[in-house]
Amino acid sequence: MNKKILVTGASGHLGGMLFNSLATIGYKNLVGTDLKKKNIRKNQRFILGNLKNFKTIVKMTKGVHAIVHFGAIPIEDTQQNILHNNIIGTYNLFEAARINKVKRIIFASSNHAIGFHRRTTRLNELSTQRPDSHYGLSKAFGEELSRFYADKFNIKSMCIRIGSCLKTPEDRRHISTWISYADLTQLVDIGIKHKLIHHEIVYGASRNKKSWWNNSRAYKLGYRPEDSADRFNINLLSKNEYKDKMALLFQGGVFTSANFKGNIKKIK
Ligand code: 15L
Repeated sequence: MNKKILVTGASGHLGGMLFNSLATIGYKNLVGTDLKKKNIRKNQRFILGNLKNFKTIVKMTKGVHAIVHFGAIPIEDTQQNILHNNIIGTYNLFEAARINKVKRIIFASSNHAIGFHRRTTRLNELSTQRPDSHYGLSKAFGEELSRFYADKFNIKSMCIRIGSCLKTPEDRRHISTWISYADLTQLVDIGIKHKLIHHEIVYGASRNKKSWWNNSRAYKLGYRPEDSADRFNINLLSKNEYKDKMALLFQGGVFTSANFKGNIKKIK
């Protein structure tokens, strides 16, 4: 692919991983951006930039075909920090994309957009959002924002509700939520290239038998995960979550119990 692809969050864990892995699978015109320059190689094109600064983003998105949007605070934070970095930052990016006629955006959503669903509920791409944190709420907002920009302005989008993207599963919850780096790269690649995409919600999970998510929409778009959490020995994985009885009930795990003042029985 020779068209210009902008990767936001290119100094971060997953943005950085994708900035490298997309190059490895044949993307020749990648540009990375982030607040800080970290782990960027000499031969990689990189622009320092803050998503809160609209003018910078408009400049940065000129001539861009697709954006792989991974630039955000990746965990729970204060309402103000999430509002300014994740919500306003993402809004600025979509608006800049509209001005510059960017064709597609791949949005790093998260399982925390649906984290207050019980672990006994099997979800698919049509399931209602159920954010479990300010962070999860910002991801739910991003999903709806991208749907709006697709319907109204024909900017195609794929939102990947990423489970736990790590080198290997680390915690017992990851038996259900893990996605490997290679599988996430494959999903992003589909998001950039698939001809029939308008607005899609898919789950960022490898082929895990104990998954809580029916990911048939991703499979229809051609996703063929190469990895599975099933090949890891559950007895060697951390039981961290087990100290937190509430976390064990909900898909979002410890994000659901942090600062919780609600009524568990009402969250069905
Ligand atoms: C996420 O969205 C976070 O970015 C990551 O740090 C993990 O907490 C992951 O979800 C998860 O739920 O395992």
